[in-house]
Amino acid sequence: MAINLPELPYAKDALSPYISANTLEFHHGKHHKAYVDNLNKLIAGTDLEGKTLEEIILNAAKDPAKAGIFNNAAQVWNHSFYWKCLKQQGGGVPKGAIADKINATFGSYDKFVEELKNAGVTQFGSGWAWLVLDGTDLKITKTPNADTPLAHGLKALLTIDVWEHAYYLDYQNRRPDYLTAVISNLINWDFVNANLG
Ligand code: MN3
Repeated sequence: MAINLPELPYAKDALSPYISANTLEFHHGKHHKAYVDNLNKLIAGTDLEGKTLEEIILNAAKDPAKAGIFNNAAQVWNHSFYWKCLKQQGGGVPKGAIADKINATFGSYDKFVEELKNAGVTQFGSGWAWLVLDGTDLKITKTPNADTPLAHGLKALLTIDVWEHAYYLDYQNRRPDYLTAVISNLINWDFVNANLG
C-alpha cells in the first residue's frame, strides 16, 4: 500500500492572485509529488512499507539513520496539511472557537497576525510557520526544513509553507508580502476550527 499524493482540494487557479496557478502547478505537481515518490522508494521492502504516514513519521523521527525517510514523509504530511489550510476567499478575522482562543491567548487578532507573520519571516532558510496546540495551549511555532509538530507531540492547527518554492514565482524574495497575502486572504478558518475539535 503506497503513500499517495492527495489531489489539491480546489482548482489550480482558485488561490490566484495571492498564490498563482503556476506556483501550485510546481508546488503540488512537482515538489509535493517528488516527496511522495521519494518516500515510496525509500520505504519499499522495509518494515515501514504499509504503515500509515503518521506511523512512518513517528518511527523515523526516533532514528537518525532514517533521516531521509523522515524528511520525505514529514514533507508529504506538511504539504497535504498546508493545502487544506488554504481556500479561495479565506483569511481575515476568524469566527468560532478558534477566534475566542486566539483572543484569549494573544490578546487580539492583530497581535496573533503579528506573531504568526514574525514566525514565518524569522524562520532562517526553509521551513514552516505553525499555529499548534500544546496540550490545551495555543502556540505559534516555526520548524526548519521538513520538521513537523507531529514529531514533537504537538497538534497542528494551521501552517504556512515558507520554503522559497512556496512563493518565489509570485513574490520573488518578498516572503513578508506572501505571508501577509496568505493570512489576509487564504486561511481556511473552517479547517482550523475543525482541527481544534
Ligand atoms: Mn513546499
